[in-house]
Amino acid sequence: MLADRTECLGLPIPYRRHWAFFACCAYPTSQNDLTKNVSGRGMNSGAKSRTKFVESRGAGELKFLSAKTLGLTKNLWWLHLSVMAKKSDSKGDNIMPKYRVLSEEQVQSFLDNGYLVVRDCVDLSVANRWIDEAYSRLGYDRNNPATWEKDIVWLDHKNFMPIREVAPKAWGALLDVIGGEERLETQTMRLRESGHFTSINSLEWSDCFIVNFRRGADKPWQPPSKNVSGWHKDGSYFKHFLDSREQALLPIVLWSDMLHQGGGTFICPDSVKVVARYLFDRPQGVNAHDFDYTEILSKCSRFEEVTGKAGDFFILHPFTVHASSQNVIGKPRFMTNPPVVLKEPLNLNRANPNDFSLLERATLHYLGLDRLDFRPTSAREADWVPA
Ligand SMILES: O=C(O)CCC(=O)C(=O)O
Ligand SMILES: [Fe+2]
Repeated sequence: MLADRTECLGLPIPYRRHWAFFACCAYPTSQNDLTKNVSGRGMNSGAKSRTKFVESRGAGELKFLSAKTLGLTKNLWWLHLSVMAKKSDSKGDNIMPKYRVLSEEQVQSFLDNGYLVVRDCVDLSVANRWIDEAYSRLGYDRNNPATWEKDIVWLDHKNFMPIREVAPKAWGALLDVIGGEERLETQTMRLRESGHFTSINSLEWSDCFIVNFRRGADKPWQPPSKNVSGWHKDGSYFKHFLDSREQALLPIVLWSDMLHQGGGTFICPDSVKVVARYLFDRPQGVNAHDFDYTEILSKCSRFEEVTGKAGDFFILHPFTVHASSQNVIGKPRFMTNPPVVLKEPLNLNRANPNDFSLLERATLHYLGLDRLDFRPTSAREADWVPA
């Protein structure tokens, strides 16, 4: 339990052990106090002013100010923590960046599989309102499949809401993956060409649904495999580099249930490694339509069907190769895949490894590297303009 709580701080292992020890002493009865103090931002004052600490970024920066209840002088603790910080730094291991909402399992899943899941995090009253409106935008009667003219449709957006409001838990998870709100692009970008959404605002979600009504329902359902058609990587509007910012995540938002054989997006989790290497080998960049998916998939062996309930949210590494699937169950599926744009390209060579976002850390992990001074050898290109 304590280990979970202290995880909120994302302290290096030696810190975590000592902090847990300290927490036990200072808060023998109140887990809640501990949670409040440990997970808060910046300067926190403990209940009844028993303790004070300042939390700041990076290993060795936890500054203990007083610990009267422990009967230890602040100097002693300060010295002790400084020594631990030096030990940790000099070994260069035990690096654990700070995640505010992601659990250890979610972080591990992103590293191992290229994706993580945040369950039950979208406001379903908004989802249902937008779905109702989508039927009328399309001129389809939701109760009469005969009116569903197309098997699958890509809608542009009509309604928008800040992610922070429509899915607060998802917002926190997204920020954890990219390394904080300050790294997120705030400028809305308008795409010059699109068969789907016409603009991108990374702070908002919208009803630019991909509705799989009954794609391929006239044939027996095929499980995910490299033989299925339509595998691709998102981001048709820019030249792709290892560190591209234009589509830094592949989010999959479930506005309706995504049931087995009901149009769940097919994904290839081990493609993240293969695509990372593919882009590493091509510092000149790859135009969106020039990816050789036959070559990429020939090196992959994991193929999965994404399933979940309305309100679930999947965060996938942008290198994940994926595809639409057949929907043979007669229930339309509504999802969106809103790109996340960063202000700057990924920095895979940060001076302090604690400053790597999970996304950067994962990208390096797929390449088997601790850091990389990546430099594109041709100009970046994106077919968009500020809105
Ligand atoms: O329909 C799906 O499940 C995936 C659609 C997709 O990948 C896309 O439109 O880029
Ligand atoms: Fe896609």
